[in-house]
Amino acid sequence: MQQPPTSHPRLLAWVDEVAAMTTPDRIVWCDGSEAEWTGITDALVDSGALVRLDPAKKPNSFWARTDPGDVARVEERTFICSVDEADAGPTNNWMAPAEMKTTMTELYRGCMRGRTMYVVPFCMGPLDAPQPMFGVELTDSPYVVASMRIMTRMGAGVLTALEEAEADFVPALHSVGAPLSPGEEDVAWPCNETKYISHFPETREIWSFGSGYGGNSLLGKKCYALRIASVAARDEGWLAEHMLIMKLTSPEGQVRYIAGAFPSACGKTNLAMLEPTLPGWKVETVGDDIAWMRFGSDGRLWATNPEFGLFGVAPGTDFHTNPNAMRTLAQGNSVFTNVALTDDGDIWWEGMGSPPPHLTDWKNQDWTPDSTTPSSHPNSRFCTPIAQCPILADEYHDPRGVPIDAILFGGRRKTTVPLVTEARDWVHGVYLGATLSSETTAAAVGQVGVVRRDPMAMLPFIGYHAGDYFQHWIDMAKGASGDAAKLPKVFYVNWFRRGDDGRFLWPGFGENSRVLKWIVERLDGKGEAVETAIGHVPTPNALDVTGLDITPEDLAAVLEVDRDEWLAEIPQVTEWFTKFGDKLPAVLWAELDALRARLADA
Ligand code: GTP
Ligand code: SPV
Ligand code: MN
Repeated sequence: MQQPPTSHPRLLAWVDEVAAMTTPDRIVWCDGSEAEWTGITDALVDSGALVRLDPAKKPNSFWARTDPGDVARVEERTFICSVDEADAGPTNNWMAPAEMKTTMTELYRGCMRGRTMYVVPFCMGPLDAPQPMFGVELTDSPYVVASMRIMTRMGAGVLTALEEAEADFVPALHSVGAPLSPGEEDVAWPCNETKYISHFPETREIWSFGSGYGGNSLLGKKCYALRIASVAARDEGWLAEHMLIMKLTSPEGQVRYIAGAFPSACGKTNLAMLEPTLPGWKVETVGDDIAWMRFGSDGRLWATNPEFGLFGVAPGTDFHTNPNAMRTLAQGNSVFTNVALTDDGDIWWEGMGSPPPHLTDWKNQDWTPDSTTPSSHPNSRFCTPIAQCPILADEYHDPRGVPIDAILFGGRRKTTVPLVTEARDWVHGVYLGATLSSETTAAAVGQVGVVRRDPMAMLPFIGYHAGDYFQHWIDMAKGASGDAAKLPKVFYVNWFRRGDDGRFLWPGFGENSRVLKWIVERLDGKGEAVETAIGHVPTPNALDVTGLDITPEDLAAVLEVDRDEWLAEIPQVTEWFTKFGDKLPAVLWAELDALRARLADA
């Protein structure tokens, strides 16, 4: 056995304890080196778990296929195991911590037999932050180790920093739940039909079993940086959010920082890397999925991206929609999961130009353009270093982050919700976030296309009672020390409204820069808007549509506030708010009452 390269007492004790429970054949302490990456990916290629792509096309990159039953987050199997059931609230699954630990200990017992247990020290956010946010993942999946090296700051440097700071860390235990008997041959994607993604908020622990899929297994991401961090954020007065962060520079050189919360597979990565169609505007990326936000001593809300990579939705990504993602991927060093493989050793997915005559699909079957199923799973993903993004903002590396000027909430709605609406003030903005609704996507197991409330795009990620979470958002305004002008302005966007014929009314992607321009004008106290029952909406001529191929009818339709459609939302919001009982902040009921009254007058 390798001598543990640390003397951190809690870490050593925990590794021993988990090894005794899971009985791996060996333990490897990951150093994050190039040699380690090469060793792990070579072994995965040799075993058939990964296919190496043609280095001339995608250097140092790999094609992975999951088990067809392990393709997305499993919200029904995700638990917040707070001591008190009431603290998990009505939006989370709950089990008592002791009961969950007993149940999962039975599953974990001997579960790493025949496998290696990797010790993966990682840090969410820069190592030179005032308080680096450490975690250690124990996993029996080399795919997870390779992915964690892309998605987090990981390895020997982190372990040294953890030890020197005598810091604590979030212990994050992961197993695919597929022990091997002596001589038993492994499968390409080991997993278990029984899955648990469990969080212990009081003790800040994560236990994951049975799945190898990103959101269930890369425990620094949703489990730590959203579910566990949201609990820490509540206790310490900050926010851990499912948000992109972008730097936007106007033709005049004025810089604005914008954060945006859209539910899974609803456009964060695309907006974060947007190539503006409006001349002179420039977007730079700070983050595409997670934002940690704290008020600075200047009374402004500062955001950092705790991640180190991008784990993005593949289908729909191409040079027309998201050229900066394509440029990021072209540099290689990436893992592609559940996309299609071309005959010449590259990857392909739906939306990437016209299909080649033959592909190997995500289920390893022959695929031709005549095939009736998509070549790539709708939740297929690329995993790639954010440092390769050609428009990465310098501020990404700054532990202070960036001061946020505007927060966008948005969802996927065919009807009702206009292209962009400006909130009246902070509390109205919190109301818009708390009532955010969106059609479900393939990012989570379950039905796709069903409208559900997804507050602040955090429904699957709030680590405590959502009513308390809304109150926490309202209370955050205090961080601006009574100066409301310092608070970010809140906007609600919908790129996905459709015409009666089912087509998107708004072209989206780079053209969203036109909406960003209006938002910046509103921040500057300019920009024409009409005050509607739901907030300030641009007049059709307030949006810069120069050179845009859109009919006046479509433009009017995408901006329309239809009284009947909004009246129909009222009982749904009432039902939604009722779920939270006493915990629903009274000011949000007041917002709903005020909306109802305005609609009645409209
Ligand atoms: P997660 O990584 O799951 O949190 O998702 P995300 O919010 O980062 O979503 P992403 O940007 O990857 O977009 C998901 C899907 O929506 C992709 O297929 C995109 O092509 C599509 N999409 C993104 N922006 C737009 C847009 O402005 N208009 C339209 N019509 N589709 C878009
Ligand atoms: C999401 O589902 O919101 C994602 C992908 O960003 S995963 O990390 O798998 O959760
Ligand atoms: Mn996400």
